[in-house]
Amino acid sequence: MESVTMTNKPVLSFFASLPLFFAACGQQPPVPQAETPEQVRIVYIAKNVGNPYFDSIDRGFQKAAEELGFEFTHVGPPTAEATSQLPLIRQQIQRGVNVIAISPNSTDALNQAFSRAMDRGIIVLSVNSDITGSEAHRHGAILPMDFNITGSSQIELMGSLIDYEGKFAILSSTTDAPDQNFWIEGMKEALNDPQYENMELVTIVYGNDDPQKSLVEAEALLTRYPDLRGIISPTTVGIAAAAQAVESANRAPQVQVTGLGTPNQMRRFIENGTVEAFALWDPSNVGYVAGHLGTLLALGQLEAEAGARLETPAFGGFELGENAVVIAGPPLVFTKENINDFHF
Ligand code: RAM
Repeated sequence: MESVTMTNKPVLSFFASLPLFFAACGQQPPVPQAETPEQVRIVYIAKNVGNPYFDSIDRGFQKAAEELGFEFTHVGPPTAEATSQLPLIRQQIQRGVNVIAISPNSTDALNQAFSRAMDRGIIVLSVNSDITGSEAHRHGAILPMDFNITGSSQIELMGSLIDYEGKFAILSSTTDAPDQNFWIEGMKEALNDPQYENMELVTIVYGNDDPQKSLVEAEALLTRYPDLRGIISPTTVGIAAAAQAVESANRAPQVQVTGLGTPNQMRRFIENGTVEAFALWDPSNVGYVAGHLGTLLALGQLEAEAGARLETPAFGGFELGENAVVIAGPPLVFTKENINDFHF
């Protein structure tokens, strides 16, 4: 008995002293590995608060949480500016969550914080966009569609609305937004195709995913370019603001607004004819797949690598592609004919 007590004591005190050891090194101890789905704690950090798009993503996480039993919380910074999520990432590392799922506001400004989380054993997932060029700083990414065709399909949609002829502008979110910037690159590339030679991209402006600033930027475009034929806004905040500006200025159908929007925010403009067609996907799919993937990774039941497969009750199987990227669903185009089939 005596010897057991003797041998246990140093072992126990070694573990008990670990936090002190890590604190002395300026580090935090690793997050203990979750053994059951109920022990998994997932946080989702949105780009910013007050954007209904991210509420839809939340709903997807919640659905996955109901199926699997993980604990889900969500937070977001007041603005979508490049470093606004840094304090939130630090807080969540401190909390010792198992998974940080984040829609990043920069492709590189968060790298150090992500690496710190990964060093603590936290799974880091980029949700709804990737951090292209910084993939080593996250375990995987969950995208709503194949981003390689998002930009070109936006150009095709605008072309079809203006008979492939005339000036158009892009109203984006922030200058650092990883998803919007990736798509804008795709749009520029697509414009090299001879079928778009009579379409001219006159400018790119930024509304910062702030409804008021987006509206001001859209109004300025209408004033600055009296012969403008279109505005592509690849952000749900921007497209709603552009539609509002065009509606107030009575510039439809001469100015065609398209881009990526939620059916709920765009319904009015489709029904009153201000907007003819726009695209998106169901954002809740992204949260749902991220919830499932995050849980499996946190439990150590899946490796974040190309070829790994996960099964979900709602949508069946998904395979991780190159760079551990999962594509959650197909894109959708909304018009007067189908918009009332969608409620998000
Ligand atoms: C906005 C956000 C989001 C983007 C959608 C299309 O709500 O910027 O990241 O994917 O638009």
